[in-house]
Order: sequence, then C-alpha cells, then structure tokens
Amino acid sequence: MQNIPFYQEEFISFLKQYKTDKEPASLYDPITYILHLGGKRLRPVLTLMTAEIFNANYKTALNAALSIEVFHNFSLVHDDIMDDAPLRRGNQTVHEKWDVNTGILSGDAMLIMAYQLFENYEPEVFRDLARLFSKTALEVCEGQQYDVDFENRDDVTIPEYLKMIEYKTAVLVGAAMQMGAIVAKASKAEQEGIYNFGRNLGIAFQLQDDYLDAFGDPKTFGKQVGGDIIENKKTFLYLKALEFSEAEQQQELQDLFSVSPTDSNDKVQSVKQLFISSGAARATTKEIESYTKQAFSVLDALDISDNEKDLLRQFGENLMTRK
Ligand code: DMA
Ligand code: MG
Ligand code: MG
Ligand code: MG
Repeated sequence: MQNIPFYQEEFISFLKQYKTDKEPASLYDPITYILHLGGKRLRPVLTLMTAEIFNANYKTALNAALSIEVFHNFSLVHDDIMDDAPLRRGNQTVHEKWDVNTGILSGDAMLIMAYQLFENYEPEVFRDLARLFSKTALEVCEGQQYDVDFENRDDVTIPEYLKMIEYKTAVLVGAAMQMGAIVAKASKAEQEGIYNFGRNLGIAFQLQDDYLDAFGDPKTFGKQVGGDIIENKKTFLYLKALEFSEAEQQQELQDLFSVSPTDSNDKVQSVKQLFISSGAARATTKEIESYTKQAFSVLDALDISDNEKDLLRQFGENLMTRK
C-alpha cells in the first residue's frame, strides 16, 4: 500500500493530462476549475486507496476518482448559489464571478462530464458505478433541499439535521470509497462495509464543516466565515444552543435567525457568543469526536489488513484535525 500523498500526487498528474490553457475556473471546463482551485481532493484519494485495498491497481480507478471529484464540484458550484456564498477555496465563486445562470450551467456540465468519465469501464463496472452515482446524486439533491427548507423552519430537530447532513454530504464520501471497491470488483458485502465507513466519517466531516464555518480561521478557511449564520442555517451548533439556553437567550437567538440574510458582522459575533456561552460549541466538538470514533469502529470491523486499516484511519484522523 502507498501513502496518502502518493495518491494525491498521482491524482494531480492524471488531472494535468487534461490540462487546458483557459483561465482559472473557466466556464464549462471542470478540469481547469479543479486544477486551479484545488481543494483537498479528499474523495478521489479515497477512491484510489480503496481500489488498492481491494486488490486492484489504483490506476484502474483514476477515471472513477476524477469522476467523483467532478461530481463533488458540481454540487459545490450549485451549493454556492443556494448558499449565496461569495468565496470558495479562497477565490470568487463561479456565480459571483460570472452570474447565477452560468453557475447553474457549469454545474450541470460537470455532472454530465462525471458520467462521461465512466465510458471506458467494462459493462458490469460501468453499470454499478452509474447506479451508485444516480442514487447518490438524488440523495445529495434531497439533502440540499432539506438544507434550504430548514432555513425557514424553526422546529428542526437533531435527527432531521443528522439525516440532512447524511444525505447532502456523507453519502458522497461513502460513494467515493465504494467506487474504488466497484472498480476492484469487491464483493457486495465488502462494498457495503467500506461505504458504511465513509458514510460515518462523512457525518463527522459535515459536523466539523459546520463548526469551522463559525469558528474557522478566516486566513486559512477559504470560504466566508460566518456564512451559515448569515444564511440562518439550522446547524448542530444552532440546534444545541437553542436546547441548552434559557428562554431569554432562546428568544435572542431566534430573533437573530429571523432576519433575512444580511452580511452583518454584528449578527455573526452575537450568534457565535451564544454558541459558546450556551455550551453548544463544546457539545458540537464532542459530537464530532463521537462520530469519528463510530466511523473507526466500523473500520475496525472490516475484513481488510491492519496496514490498510491504519492507512484509512490515518486519513480519517488527518481529515478530522483540519483547521
Ligand atoms: C455541503 O454543505 C453540501 C454539499 C452537497 C456541497 P455546505 O453548504 O455546508 O458546504 P460548504 O461549507 O462547502 O459550502
Ligand atoms: Mg455551502
Ligand atoms: Mg449548503
Ligand atoms: Mg459548510
């Protein structure tokens, strides 16, 4: 088994074969967008790693790895429109740089391209990849729909929130891992096991994404810190702050979250204060740790070698200590 930077480098050199000289993040050109704007490349690395874990040469999974990254970027370009986000990876978002129509169309083009990348796989592999993709795409759309619906609801529950992040984020992390297993022709049971690990890690990952959205360092975050607060997102932080607060603070928080989105620094500061003073920030950190542990216990139960488990665990730990 190789180490994680190896997979990252191999993925980037594969990307460079597609290189075009268009300007960064040019329209309808996902490869240039991904090459220039970077990101963590978490999902493709997972696909390459799992392909090797299930005894395939990682190179056979490069198209699948690129496909999941392009798919992910489709969801980000659309997500930034839905969230009215000005920044992504330290750059202007697509709809901000051009316009919303362009963001929709270039996201759509990415989704089509993601499917195109399967075309050279043999028929059974193609079919399984396409099925997993379609299922995942529909689930991501459903999760994203809950996310925006929740902005206008004040009775969202923790189980609803967890379901929402499972659909919008965690299923794609699980799918990235299962894709490597599909390319390696692993058994259905093996595919399911590795998918489950990814899905659990994905829940921890989105909880952390929500935490960092409020408490991340603006210098390294690459997105607008406080964006979720501005958009009235019903995150774990918000739901726990309501649960832990006395009536007066509850009212204060609900009032702050009843205004239509404005770019108010005051609002962000007041809400962050309430997240901390109510104990919600601490509870969120605990919840992240508990989902990370749960993911690792799924990993421990898998029928793969200890070396391979260590590599996946190391990957999970790196991911979950990001700032
Ligand atoms: C992420 O939700 C979900 C998808 C499907 C992109 P988010 O809006 O919290 O993501 P980000 O923080 O990257 O904008
Ligand atoms: Mg977003
Ligand atoms: Mg979003
Ligand atoms: Mg976020």
